[in-house]
Amino acid sequence: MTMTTNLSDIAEVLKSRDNFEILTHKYPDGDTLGSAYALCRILRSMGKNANVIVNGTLSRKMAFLKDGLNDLDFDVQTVVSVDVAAPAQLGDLREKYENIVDVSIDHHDMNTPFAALTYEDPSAASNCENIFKLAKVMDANIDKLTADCIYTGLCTDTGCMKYSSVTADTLRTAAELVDLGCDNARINREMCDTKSVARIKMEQQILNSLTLHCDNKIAVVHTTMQMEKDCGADDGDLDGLANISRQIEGVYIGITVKEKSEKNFRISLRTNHGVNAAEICASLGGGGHIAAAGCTLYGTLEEVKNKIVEVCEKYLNTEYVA
Ligand SMILES: [Mn+2]
Repeated sequence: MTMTTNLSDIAEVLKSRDNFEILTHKYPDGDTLGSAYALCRILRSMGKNANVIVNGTLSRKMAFLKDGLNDLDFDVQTVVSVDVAAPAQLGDLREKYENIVDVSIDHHDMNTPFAALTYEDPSAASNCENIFKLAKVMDANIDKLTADCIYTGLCTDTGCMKYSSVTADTLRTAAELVDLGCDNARINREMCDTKSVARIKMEQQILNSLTLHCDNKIAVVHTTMQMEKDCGADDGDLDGLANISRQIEGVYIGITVKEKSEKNFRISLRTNHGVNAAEICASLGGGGHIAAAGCTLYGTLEEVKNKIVEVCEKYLNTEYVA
């Protein structure tokens, strides 16, 4: 039986167990990795065995989250997932883990509970805020490196505290992390400002692909596998590219169409002015948050672009209330 519970129940379960495997979502970002490595550090500080399963590549940018944590050898007793909204988000890990997740800690608003015990707080801008609260409930020691991990999730899921999802609670958590010695300025710079050469080349290509629709209210850009190859870009270089199309003045919906494989495209929506990206993407089998959501579409690049523009244009003309 699945159920949603509160943090003290989660804390009790974690305290009573040992030998943890902590799962992140596919295409792991700063929030799922920050959550996982923070929880790993917290559990180890309590004398328990814990490892993080990265679920993809640990990018150069995120590698510091693992500093000082060598992989331990033990028989797994407890599986915890962090920032994983649905079994599909487990990607390649789904088959092995879908039915054996003991505890899920998440902050998405369309979470279909799949773990034995689930804690979800959709009001949290990042799942790392949940981990911070959990650490407090568990009365755990939050050292500098743990604070860095938690701050990384806050920072990356909020675009350096810029998104509308940021609450007073997010900022209070950030303040407490600064008190705990986290390297906020460095993390902000590395997560939000620093770009690799491959990244800048990708941005150059992406801007070349820009088209505007619906009185410039909709901006569309795309990336292809060939572009990634030409620029020498890896997953880490592609992180956050979806935000570019929303930066244009007057744009309500910024669309990024990313070629995953032949005729298979990942669509990312970033919206302004209260346009509900989650609702638009849900109508296409995807989901996410109000201002940031995604879905997958199949077809040629042109077909996929036409489809998503059509759906967004229809939304703006019929459902959207300014
Ligand atoms: Mn998240």
